[in-house]
Amino acid sequence: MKKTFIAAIVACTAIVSTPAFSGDIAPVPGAQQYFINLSDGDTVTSPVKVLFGISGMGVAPAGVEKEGTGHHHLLIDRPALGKGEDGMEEYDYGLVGSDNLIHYGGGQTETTLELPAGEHTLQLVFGDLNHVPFEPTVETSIITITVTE
Ligand SMILES: [Cu+2]
Repeated sequence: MKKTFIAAIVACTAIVSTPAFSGDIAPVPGAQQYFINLSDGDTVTSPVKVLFGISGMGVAPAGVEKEGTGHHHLLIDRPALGKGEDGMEEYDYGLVGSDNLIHYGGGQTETTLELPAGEHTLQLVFGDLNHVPFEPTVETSIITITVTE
């Protein structure tokens, strides 16, 4: 009876602490992510082409285990990563895609956005094969662009 109880506790602990999707993959030291063609304060017209840059690491499709690689995520008009809608820390678990958080899990390095006129914020976050941000994180600062008609 007692043995079964202990085994159950061990099993539960194992599930809670499984490292499979927690953010413990370290990036290549010095790796930097950047917008190739956009800067904070830019005024642009829609559609907006966005070119993703990464130095010091390579780009690989999601799910591909290759050291020193990851894939781009673009955050549009949303706050920096923090607690997600599910209450999970977004930095520690796989990023959840939405209209405001787009995965480029095919290894894409650019996109074109249709954005309404006005101010918009953009941020890039580099993620590992499981869509988890690296630890320490590789990301850009949040930039604000203005889209004119
Ligand atoms: Cu992803």
